Amino acid sequence: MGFAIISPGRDVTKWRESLMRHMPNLDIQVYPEISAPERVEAVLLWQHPKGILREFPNLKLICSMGAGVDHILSDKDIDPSLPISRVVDKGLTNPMTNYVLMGILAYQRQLSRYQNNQKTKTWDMSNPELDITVGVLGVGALGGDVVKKLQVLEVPVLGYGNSPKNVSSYPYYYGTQLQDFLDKVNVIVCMLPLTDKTTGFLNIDFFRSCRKGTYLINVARGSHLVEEDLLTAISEGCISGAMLDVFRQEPLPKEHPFWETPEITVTPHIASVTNPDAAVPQILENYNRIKSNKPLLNTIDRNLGY
Ligand code: OXD
Repeated sequence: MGFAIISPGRDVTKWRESLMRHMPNLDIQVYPEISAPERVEAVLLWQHPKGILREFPNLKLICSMGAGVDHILSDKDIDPSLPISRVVDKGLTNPMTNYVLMGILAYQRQLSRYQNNQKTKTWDMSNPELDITVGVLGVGALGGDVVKKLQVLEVPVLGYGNSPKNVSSYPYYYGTQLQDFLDKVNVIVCMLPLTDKTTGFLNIDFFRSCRKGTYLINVARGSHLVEEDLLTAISEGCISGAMLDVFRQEPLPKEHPFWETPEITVTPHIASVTNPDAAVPQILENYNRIKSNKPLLNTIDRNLGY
């Protein structure tokens, strides 16, 4: 009995090798070569074909290859009693935080302005720093780390989430307090989980509620953003610019206007990429725990969607 790795179109060699290194006798089948579905007790998924999990009569555990689980929950055919785990790991959190810090600091210190000035050999020492207060949307494992590290840098930071949270180390807002939160920040970092509630959260009403000239960083999911609304918001001046790592369609199509919008920085979903060697120990730990009926690590709440 063992694992199936299902991630169509991606090279999963490193995942397979890492699983084998950590548990040499593990039975691993890699999609689409799954000849013995009855031997599959756990699946490791990224963008699996919807409905495929019904083919595994002995399935006991579903693992995401990354931090997000929206790609799993969008499959409405999954048995609701099966536990779903995601990767929570420093190897995923640190690069994500560093990417966000890079975006915030490049904006605050106006890196693109100096890059443009260099092209025209312009020496302009005026206003070298912008006054910023950062608002992090979604302060779970990843967003919480961004807040913590911004505090070390003494950058003012606030958090916003779906539900009340007992936090005293930074101002936290939730639910209907969104406008209060938006009134206080001028850099917004989207780190929300993608759920029915958060799809399209970054839309024109949201942008028009922001302080004029707010800067946006989205490292969560492309579907949080109504892409054409961002272009409208930039042309209206409510948003001054954005750094985007995720898009509704990936790879971002060549004809997409974001490529040519000077206020937008595009990166190709690289803010944080799971390192199989870092993630596999917690995945196998859960596999062992399932067998011995112990509580699992890093599982999600199906009702909340994260
Ligand atoms: C993830 C991702 O969810 O890479 O880990 O987007």
